Amino acid sequence: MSTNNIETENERNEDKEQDIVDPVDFSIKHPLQNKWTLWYFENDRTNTWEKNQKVIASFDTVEDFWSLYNHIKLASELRQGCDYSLFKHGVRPMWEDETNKRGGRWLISLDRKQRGNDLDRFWLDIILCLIGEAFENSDDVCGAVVNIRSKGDKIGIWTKNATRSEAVLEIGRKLKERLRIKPKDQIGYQAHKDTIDKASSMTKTSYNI
Ligand code: MGP
Repeated sequence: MSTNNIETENERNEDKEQDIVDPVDFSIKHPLQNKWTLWYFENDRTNTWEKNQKVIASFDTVEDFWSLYNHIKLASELRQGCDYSLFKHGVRPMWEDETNKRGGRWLISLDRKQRGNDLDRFWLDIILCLIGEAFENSDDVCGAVVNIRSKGDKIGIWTKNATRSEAVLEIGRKLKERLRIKPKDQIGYQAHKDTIDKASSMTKTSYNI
């Protein structure tokens, strides 16, 4: 075989390799900045409140989030008294957790007719804000909770520290904008300690926007 022939053979092999290597590798998933855990609460009176919080699954890629979301019931399909909570991995969806205990929540209270229109859209938009790190102060965000209740559903966005007013307000403003809540419809922020201590059915709000 002449040297020329060897070169041609090498060139052919190189061409074949280029054909085989696909520039887009579909097995690579798109990582999220944080790992998140979805929790489910069902009010079983034979158990404590804490024990009724059950982990559904954790995910840290876009693809794993959508396969989980597409697999579970919409919030509007849950029974009365149930919750979904989505928290950063390692943070339990409760006031007592070290990351939550100095914090509070932006509370969005929905009236009954909003279960049909706004509830699922709000909850999905909030999840996408969380996992997409939509806030300038995303580090202050711990998670979010949706409560399905006969008296009116609620969504809370939990932040780390109720005294960090700039971060709390930025998160609240972005939330209102992303959910397209009308400027005249106020939402309030409650420190968890005030929710725990509430003397009447009304909890004091630390900020309103
Ligand atoms: P809820 O589920 O947040 O709201 O709290 P709901 O059902 O609308 O009731 P309301 O009180 O806001 O009108 C219901 C109850 O669950 C609370 O009173 C507590 O007993 C318990 N609970 C709720 N959370 C968020 C916690 C928590 O973080 N820790 C503990 N230990 N109990 C909680």
